[in-house]
Amino acid sequence: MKILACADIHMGRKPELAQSGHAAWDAIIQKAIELAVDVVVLAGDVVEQEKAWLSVYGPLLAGLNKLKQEGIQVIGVGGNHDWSVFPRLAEESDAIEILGLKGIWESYDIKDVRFIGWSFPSSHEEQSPFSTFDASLADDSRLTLGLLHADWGQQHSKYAPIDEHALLNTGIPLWMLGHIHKGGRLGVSSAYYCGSPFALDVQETGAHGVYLLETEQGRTWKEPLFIPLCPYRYEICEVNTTGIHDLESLRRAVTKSVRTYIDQLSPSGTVAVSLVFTGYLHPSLDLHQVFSFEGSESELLFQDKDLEVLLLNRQEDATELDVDLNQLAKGSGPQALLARMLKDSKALEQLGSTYQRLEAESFNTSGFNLLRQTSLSHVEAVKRGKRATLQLLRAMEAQRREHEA
Ligand SMILES: [Mn+2]
Repeated sequence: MKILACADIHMGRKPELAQSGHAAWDAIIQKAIELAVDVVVLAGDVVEQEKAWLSVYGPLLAGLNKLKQEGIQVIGVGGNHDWSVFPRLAEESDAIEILGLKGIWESYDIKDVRFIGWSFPSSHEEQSPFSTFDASLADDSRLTLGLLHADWGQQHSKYAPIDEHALLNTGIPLWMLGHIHKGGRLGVSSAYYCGSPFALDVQETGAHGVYLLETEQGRTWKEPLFIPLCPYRYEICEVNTTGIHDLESLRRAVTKSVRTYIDQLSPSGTVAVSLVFTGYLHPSLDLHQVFSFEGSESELLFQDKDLEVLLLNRQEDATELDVDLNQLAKGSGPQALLARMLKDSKALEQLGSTYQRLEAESFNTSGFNLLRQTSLSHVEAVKRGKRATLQLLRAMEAQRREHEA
């Protein structure tokens, strides 16, 4: 039996570089037919949210019907995003079988394979789904496949925390999971995250796609095979600025670094690159002046026959300052104060805490309380505080040198 496994399509949320909010779903249907699989499994978060239902209903049903016509069966479990949409879909379409509704483990047989799955009963689930696992669902005469949307390796999570031990205890030889958008095998376990079939945003770097599962003489599973599906990919490229003194050289260094990085990937399609600047940055250089995006999100860096490389208007400044902090800290005045702060980990910790507090408070103000609340981790807050201190010191140093010149 051949099965195509996918999860986290988040239909209704249009990835920036995709043609539509259902482009990934369309690509999955096409791939399933092309590979002539018997079954497509969907491990949750197929639909972005309740509100997207109207816009995705048409394409979702059309795809399911197309698979049905081809004799391909579809089995799904609900995730934290589509827990309320999936039961409705199960009622409306006979082209999909949804397992484990209301959070009750359930099995379903297709030929010699038994599918065992559990769906989110609500948008949050702090209990491990394995605490209610029904061992009697296993059938020794059939090969089983587990389907679950869950947060692996977490002790505490609002999204169905599971651990390797409980997973192994089920005795199920292969699990295909949804939730984390980066696909791949989990440790040494027999579980895989499918990953999002199309990268949804710049953070989802690397190749994205689906997995092909195959039974071997009906007794075991072959190793799941990753099948790339996404026509574009996000990458992060490092550019070392040490020894560079003028903007033109810095621009050349960017192009060269990206070329070298792309060459070792040898990809095709579109690659959208964000830059991380590292090394020592000369105080006269302003990273914002390296490329003028003029309000656009990206610009074409270069194009080969079946490859297009875009430079994204997003860059991280992870450079160090090209001055002797120890020397500077001995002096007096604002520069010395900043230098001392940068050398003092306690002061940076405090600055981080202030950042964290201000960010949390900003969500309570009337202008911002409609936004989805994000939480800034302490580590990230300290990093931002240090970055701001460095930038301020750099600006002061540049001014001083200009003055002296
Ligand atoms: Mn999820």
